Amino acid sequence: MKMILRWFPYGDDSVTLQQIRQTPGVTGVATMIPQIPVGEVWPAEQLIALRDEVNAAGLEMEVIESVNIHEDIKKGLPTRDRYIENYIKTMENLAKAGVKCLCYNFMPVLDWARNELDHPLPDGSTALSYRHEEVLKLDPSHFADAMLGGSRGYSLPGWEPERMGAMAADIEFYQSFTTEQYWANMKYFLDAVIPTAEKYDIHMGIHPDDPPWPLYGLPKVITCAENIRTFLSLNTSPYNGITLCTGSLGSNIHNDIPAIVREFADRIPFAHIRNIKHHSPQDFDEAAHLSSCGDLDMFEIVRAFYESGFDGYIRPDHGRMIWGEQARPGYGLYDRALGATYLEGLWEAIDKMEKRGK
Ligand SMILES: [Mn+2]
Repeated sequence: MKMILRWFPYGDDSVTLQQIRQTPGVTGVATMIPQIPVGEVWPAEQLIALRDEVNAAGLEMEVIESVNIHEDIKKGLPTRDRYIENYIKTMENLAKAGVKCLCYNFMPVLDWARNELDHPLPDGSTALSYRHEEVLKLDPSHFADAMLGGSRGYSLPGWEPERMGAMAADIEFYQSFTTEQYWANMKYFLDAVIPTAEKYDIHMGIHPDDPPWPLYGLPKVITCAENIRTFLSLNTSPYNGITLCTGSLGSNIHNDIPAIVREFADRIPFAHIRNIKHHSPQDFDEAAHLSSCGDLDMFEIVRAFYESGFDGYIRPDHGRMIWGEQARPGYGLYDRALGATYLEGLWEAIDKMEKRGK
């Protein structure tokens, strides 16, 4: 297991590489190049320079999160081939910079959705929260305004402004779309890019849909064990995997996260581990990482990874904003550092108990 933190380059992060380096046990970052429009090629020189900057701080850059998928690929338009070609060129360039794992998602139009980015919790901290009825009341084409308005001036991953212009038309486009068509478009993409992943030893990890249920009539697919099974069968290469996000999948109270980890362990190159607290089945706040702070049993989740022989990357996911920190919502240093240390503590305890028992 390698513990990493997400980090945003070029001054678009309140957290520095030095601070990440000083977080015990953290050996690298998951990062990305933010300015490149979705669908264009990420230049090798820029990736190598970014890798050198991360390495100079004593950290690794083996995980990229995310290279987003152009909407034409998800829609299956004839123009998709050009964007897939660009995606493959980007993967080749990632390989030149030593990248081993590529996280992406296949959510249509809207990326992850919350209706509040600074929801006050009883202890005075703030967290990202989701209230289903409130989200339904929002005009989806103005959803981006609601998201970006709460971002404290930082870019929000997945909510790049250039994607927002066509949002209303895109949502309309999908209204007549079937889930089967969506699976077919995913398979078309996977069959095109996975040979490159195999050639360059880059493990692909699709991120689950967040939240894992339909919104505004848009297809949602990476939501539960059954659909993950379907997804992995679309292309059976070991390089076609998932980013196991406990918070996204755990938003659906019917998902048994430790069971999902155990079933798909050999196809999980990357894990996001965080906790959530439900108020009803479709209303939740993002909680501190400890089991006692939310609904997920972190001990059982980490134990499932450990017992499956997991040797991929783990990062704590969104943190709350605590101790007066001003940062990109979900991505302050303090609560994520506490999360990383807690997860490492669980891992060490399970490891020592296991070895003592033998
Ligand atoms: Mn996640």
